[in-house]
Amino acid sequence: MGEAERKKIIIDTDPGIDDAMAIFIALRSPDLEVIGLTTTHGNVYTTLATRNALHLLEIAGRSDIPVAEGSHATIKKVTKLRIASFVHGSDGLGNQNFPPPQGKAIDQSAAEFLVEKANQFPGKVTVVALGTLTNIAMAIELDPGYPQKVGQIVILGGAFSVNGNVNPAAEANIFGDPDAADIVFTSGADILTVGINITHQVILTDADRGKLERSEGKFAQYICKILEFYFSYHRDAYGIKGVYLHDPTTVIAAAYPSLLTYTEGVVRVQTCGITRGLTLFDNTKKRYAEITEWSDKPKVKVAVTVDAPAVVEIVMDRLMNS
Ligand SMILES: [Ca+2]
Repeated sequence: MGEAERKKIIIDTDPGIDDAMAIFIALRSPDLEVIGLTTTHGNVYTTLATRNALHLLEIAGRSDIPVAEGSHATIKKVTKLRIASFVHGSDGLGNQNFPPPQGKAIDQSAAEFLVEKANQFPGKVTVVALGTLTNIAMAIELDPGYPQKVGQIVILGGAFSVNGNVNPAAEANIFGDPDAADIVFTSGADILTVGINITHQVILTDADRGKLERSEGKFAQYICKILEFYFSYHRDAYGIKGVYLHDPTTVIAAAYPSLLTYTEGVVRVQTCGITRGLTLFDNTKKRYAEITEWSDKPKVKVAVTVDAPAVVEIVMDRLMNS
């Protein structure tokens, strides 16, 4: 695929061990051109997400890629955030305490950067959203025409017909800012969402980790340094000897959509109560007689199956051949 045909992507991210993998995979994917990173809260606070995003680009030798810092609060300005340091380490990268990056974020906010790039390349920018959806909702508030100007938004988020991973109702990225998620899902943008019903099928095993350790790939070597914390969390929380590849699967869904199958319908997000963060999908099988909160809302694509071995193979290839 020629330079002109590469898919331009912006990764909205909260690095994050699996975010680090996803960023490296995107940088090594010949079909993708990463035109920027924007940072959000989730695995870590936004300030640390920015620091880690800059650090990861320096590791990759890609400090030419701009990083725009995102919101420090939810769309409703709530500053008491849900931070998953027990999954990724208090530094977000497996408690390795890497030295601070040399570079700095650009002056624009994440929302401003998202809007600017959508205007610069109308219909051509794919946003891969790997954290809470605050920045994307802010971009929509900043420019109501944003949903029509962005190309596609590929989201890691939601739990469709399965339990959540924060509690039985909610998946982490949606739970971190359900109001923002509901704005994004009902915005009319071309949205593909990859929920944990998909990503829990895509597992990097202990054997895969061994292969990464034996590989001389730069990214494989780096990822092995930060993986132990993530493996240990999965052993304790799920009783598995492996890790779920949430963020890598989502970036691969953006690059190679044919590795997944999808269904279409309206998704709404519960924003309060014990099911706060629940994603509820209307499979459009019934024509409801009454007007409901789902009526006349735009449809989104929800992933329903994934070719997990093919995704893991791409993950391994990109990390080892680096
Ligand atoms: Ca993430």
